[in-house]
Amino acid sequence: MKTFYSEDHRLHHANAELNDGQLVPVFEKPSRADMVLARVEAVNLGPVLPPEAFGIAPLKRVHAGEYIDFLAGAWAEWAALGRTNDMLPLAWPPRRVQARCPKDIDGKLGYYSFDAGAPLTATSWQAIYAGSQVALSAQAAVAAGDRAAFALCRPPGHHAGIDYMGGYCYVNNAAVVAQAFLDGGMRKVVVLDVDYHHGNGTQDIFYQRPDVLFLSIHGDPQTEYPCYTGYADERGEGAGLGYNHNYPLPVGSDWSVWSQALQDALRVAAGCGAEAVVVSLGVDTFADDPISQFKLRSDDYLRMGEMIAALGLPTVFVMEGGYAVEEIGINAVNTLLGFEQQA
Ligand code: SP5
Ligand code: ZN
Repeated sequence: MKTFYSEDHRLHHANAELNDGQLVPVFEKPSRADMVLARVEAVNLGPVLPPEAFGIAPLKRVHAGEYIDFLAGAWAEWAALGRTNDMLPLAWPPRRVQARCPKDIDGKLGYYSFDAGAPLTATSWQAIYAGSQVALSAQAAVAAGDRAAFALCRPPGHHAGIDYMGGYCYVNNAAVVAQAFLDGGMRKVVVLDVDYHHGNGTQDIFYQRPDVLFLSIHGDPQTEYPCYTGYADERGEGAGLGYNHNYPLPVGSDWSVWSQALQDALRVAAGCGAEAVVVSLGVDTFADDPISQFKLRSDDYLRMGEMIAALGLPTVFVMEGGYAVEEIGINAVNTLLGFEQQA
């Protein structure tokens, strides 16, 4: 399968994030994408192609326009105050206030985020934008007839909601891809999120809609980030009721437990009449991931890919999390190899 990739991902490299009460070097760093690309090339997965230009309009189909404009212009506002450090929010609207977007950049940062896990640097927007074009290029390849394509996106996207960033995510690449399929004429699309963390942003974007079925397998929010969403009783709302399925699993879950959740998710996917699948491919389910607590081994990703392929649907894989940098390439590409073997 084709891999889409842009060197511009390097333009997003923040300094620090909070971990266990301490500022530490970011886990979501450029070497992650380098390792995945190196593995794609080492196993000859297929051609590696630069993104085509789709512009900003497809992003605004799933995100609030004012939020995308904020991302694009935030650094200029920050720098105008003489600030040079990475941008981080420091205040959020609490419960029971009528949240209005302030003029001040500090207020805007809190207004357009849900945590302090999405720092913006002077050049982050260029990387974020390039990542979205990578995702759209993979979608276009599949819409044009390829059975599958791999969007090697960085930074990741599945925590980004309609109008907020967080959890290393800014633009929800998987949601952009799903929407592009619908705008191209499809009537139903599945987003299957296998990242360790609940895809709260994707859930937010499609929660009231029946045209995108969202399935997410993740660490139980009672103990795991993003802390407040991902419960099994979040089933969708209004016209979207029944089109959101969460599979929270206990800390320590291995392939025997995890694969049963996938089996059920795939059963739901097969029964919904979808015309394409978007996989939010996070490999932070790996046993040695430094911030996550599942127990998948590298070979398990081959089986994961095979099982997804058995759906028999056009598939776009979108890179999400995975922080065991040494193995991220093996694990992500194993999923793609397993898929190709079965497809
Ligand atoms: C895309 C993605 O995978 N985002 C993940 C964001 C996680 N952010 C905070 C996780 C906090 C985990 N704390 C683990 C403590 C380990 N000592
Ligand atoms: Zn994750």
